[in-house]
Amino acid sequence: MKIGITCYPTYGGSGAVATELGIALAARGHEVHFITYQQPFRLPNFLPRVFFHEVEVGRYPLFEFPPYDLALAVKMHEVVRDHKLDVLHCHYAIPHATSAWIAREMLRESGSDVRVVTTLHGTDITIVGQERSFFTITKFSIEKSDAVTAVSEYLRDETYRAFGCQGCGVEVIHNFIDPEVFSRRRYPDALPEALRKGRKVVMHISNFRAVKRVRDVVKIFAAVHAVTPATLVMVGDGPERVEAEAEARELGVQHDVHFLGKLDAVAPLLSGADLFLLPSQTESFGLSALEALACGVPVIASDVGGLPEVVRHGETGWLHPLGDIDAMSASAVALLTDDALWQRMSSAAEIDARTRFAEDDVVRQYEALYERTLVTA
Ligand code: GMT
Repeated sequence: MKIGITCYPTYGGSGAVATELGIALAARGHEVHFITYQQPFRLPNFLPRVFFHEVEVGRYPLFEFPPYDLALAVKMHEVVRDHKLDVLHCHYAIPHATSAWIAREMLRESGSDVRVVTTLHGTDITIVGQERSFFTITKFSIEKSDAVTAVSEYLRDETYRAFGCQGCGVEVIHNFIDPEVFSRRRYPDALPEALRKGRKVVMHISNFRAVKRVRDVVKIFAAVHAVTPATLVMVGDGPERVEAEAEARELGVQHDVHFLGKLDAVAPLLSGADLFLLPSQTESFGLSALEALACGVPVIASDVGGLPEVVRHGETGWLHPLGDIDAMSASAVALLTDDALWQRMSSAAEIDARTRFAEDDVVRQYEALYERTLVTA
């Protein structure tokens, strides 16, 4: 098949999933065309059967808000026409699914066609899509897609609840990990001693938006730090980073908290961690939690959204009510001060992630979905 993939190319779970999917599809013999404004961050420079088409948005003094969605639709139309794509797979509904609908309408005018598949990732449904200014176009674009998937059962149900979405059966296809990449054994000495210093390593990876509650991460860490020697490694960047830095200073743990900024390759870092924290406000799936589990790192997270589909409470980590710092801290201390418990949870995490979220199985589900949309064309 020839598949176009559109996603947000910068840091974030939806871009990571879209890119890993494209790479896996190309490895299975498909031709994959990424259509977006920048080379996706997890895409290496060259791979057989993988192409990148940059969307350029024309600037004009009248445009206070340059219309990216229109430029994207034009590029989608051009790439489908010139490369004879079968499917356009949009990751994150806004504005990608809308641009794909426009591109498909333009193609139909000239007697050709393409199937549009939309994967819902999270805030496109739970937050942004429900804003008054985006609600109707989000609903319309979902309903006009030839197939719609959600990354968790929670997100599927939330889509039905919030949008009604007549006639749009939303299929759940979970996110996945590449077991070769997210493997603790592959990076035995991944964390430099300058970071580890013989202590327990607590880690958090995100885009540091408010929804991630990074202050809670620091609070939980401070409780651990009070009981056992520990280091907190914060990977990523975003608007709440200054808040997290301030919290670390207030709690007097700033010398043991390291902010590494945005990094592409997180598997080596995760492989050196003892605990991953994700106390988010909402999380439709929690890809970073899955990547941690696959590296044998138990996860403590909030009991929200799709996280219970990823973390098995009491087996591969713990889920506690949103904002319950005391419960999360108690679990973190219990884990990091009991080697036998850590070993048990670490192995369970690794096995469970590899069994339930194996790349091959998930990629096959997407292939089957594409094929079904083509049959019904
Ligand atoms: O929806 C977002 O906030 C953005 C998106 C992203 O690009 O990181 O995150 C969502 O998609 C990820 C990949 O499917 C999920 O792992 C995240 O849980 C989800 N984020 C939220 O639901 C907040």
